[in-house]
Amino acid sequence: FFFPKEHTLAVIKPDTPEEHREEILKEIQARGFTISQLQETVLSREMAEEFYKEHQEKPFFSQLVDYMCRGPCTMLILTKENAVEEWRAMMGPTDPSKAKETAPESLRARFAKDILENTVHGSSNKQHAQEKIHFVFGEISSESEVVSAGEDEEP
Ligand code: DGI
Repeated sequence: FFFPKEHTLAVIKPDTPEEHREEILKEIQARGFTISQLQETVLSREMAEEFYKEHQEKPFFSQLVDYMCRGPCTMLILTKENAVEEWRAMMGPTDPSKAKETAPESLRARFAKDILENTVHGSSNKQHAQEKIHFVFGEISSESEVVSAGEDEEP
């Protein structure tokens, strides 16, 4: 059988404590994902608005944008068969109180503060994955503040 590799965009959101960030990165690798790209990026307000434009009419939009540009995001391209779905499963439901009930092993069950500050992002389908990867690793990389790229990470 031939299982085509798939890419997804994963984000470790701002304010995630360093020990949680490291545990998330370890677990990503333990689950068999390849980290194809990794960079730390501070989003501008405009870029965070663009990133979450699907939600611009929602009552929580401005809070969501505040959160996303509060500090560096760890931007990742994850590669694996079925990467989009598997990363969503690893994250768990949007609301950590629901995650704790239905997916206690998930990242949001363990690390999220609340429904807004929920630690991780993952593309919801292949089309979004392609768009957001292009946005983050194409447009954002050339325009915004990239704090560090993968090569500069500590071993
Ligand atoms: O794909 P998800 O991140 O699981 O969820 P989403 O695409 O529906 O929402 C994007 C982000 O917006 C989510 O990670 C956190 C925030 N959000 C979603 N629903 C709510 C919310 N924030 C608040 N305060 N209240 C919500 O109901």
